[in-house]
Amino acid sequence: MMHETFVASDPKSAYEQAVEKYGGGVTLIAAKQIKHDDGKLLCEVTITVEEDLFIEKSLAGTPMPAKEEEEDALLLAELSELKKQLSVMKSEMFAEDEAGSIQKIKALFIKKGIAKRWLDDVFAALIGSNILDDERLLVSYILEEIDESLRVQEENMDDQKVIMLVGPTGVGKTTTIAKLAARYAYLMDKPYKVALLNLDSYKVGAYEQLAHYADIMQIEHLTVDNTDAFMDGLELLKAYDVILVDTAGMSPYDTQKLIKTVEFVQTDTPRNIEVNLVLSATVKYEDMDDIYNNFSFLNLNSLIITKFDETKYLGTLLNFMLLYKIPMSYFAIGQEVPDDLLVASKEYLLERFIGDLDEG
Ligand SMILES: Nc1nc2c(ncn2[C@@H]2O[C@H](COP(=O)(O)OP(=O)(O)OP(=O)(O)O)[C@@H](O)[C@H]2O)c(=O)[nH]1
Ligand SMILES: [Mg+2]
Repeated sequence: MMHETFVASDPKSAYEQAVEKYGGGVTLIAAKQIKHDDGKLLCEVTITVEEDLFIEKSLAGTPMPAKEEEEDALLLAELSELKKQLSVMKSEMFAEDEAGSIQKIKALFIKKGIAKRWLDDVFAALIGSNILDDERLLVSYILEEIDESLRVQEENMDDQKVIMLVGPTGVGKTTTIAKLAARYAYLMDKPYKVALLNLDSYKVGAYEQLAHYADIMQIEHLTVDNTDAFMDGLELLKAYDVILVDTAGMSPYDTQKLIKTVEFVQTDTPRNIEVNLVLSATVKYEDMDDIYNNFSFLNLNSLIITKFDETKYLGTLLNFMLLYKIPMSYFAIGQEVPDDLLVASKEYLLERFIGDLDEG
């Protein structure tokens, strides 16, 4: 995959430039605001595109001198030969060491959802160590490595906050907003002034769902459907300690909704917007990469995991965090508002994962 950036006055136009150049074969991975020399704010969108398509579109029409072309081909062939030799060396190294119990432990973690490539790195660091001789020691070592790699975002109420929840449809964004609102307004060491802002203009009843919770808790709530109204809303609510922003659920493949949401994320607001990706603990292994690649376009700060009560298999989720290193902020463990919410902790996740490992 190749990366390329496009710059325009807004994220949509920058993305359209990419689509115009490559057609549909691009994946959005990041967007940020940059300041031009003349002080104007511009948006820089980064996409990935297949190497072949990149070469076809970017290098076509720029004929290389024949000699340079030949040298490039030679270099590529040498590189690919080197790569082949390296991979043979690597597998030979492991073939010698990877006897019985090592294979067994590795297979167990893979079966529980941890990626082979992550485990390979951990095992590679152990070559020659006596930890490899003792199964129990090896399992503890891997769990420690997992523990060390996981990141938690500490709850910090020192500054005023705008917290936006984004994520696939039906994962529990609105329910979690209600739980967070109750927590901040009523359940912490002191009451914080909380307001809700709804950006979901797609789903019928989205406004009513949020308004229902807001009314019960007697919390201010607004609904807006464009960036100007969003800025006005934030201005109107500027005296509040926490503004929780609910968004429309979107499939990771719904580029239009993603682009619309990125426009909100990039709104020039006085307060930094913390974007939380909401993921269900039941998320499928096969969907993980697509979810990350597409949602990371929204400059994610942290991860909220919901529906812990619906599965006992947490390996896929752990794997997601090991590979992408997003800090976790909260866990939702049931449908009850406000009770079924926990501040994220490694201990909770690892205890549940170990329970699953013990079963086989
Ligand atoms: N079992 C369980 N159900 C949950 C949890 N969190 C939310 N739900 C349920 O999941 C369903 C969808 O919740 P919503 O909060 O509407 O999800 P959403 O992400 O806002 O949905 P969209 O706005 O349509 O994308 C509801 O039935 C919730 O009660 C949880 O932690 N565990
Ligand atoms: Mg919702």
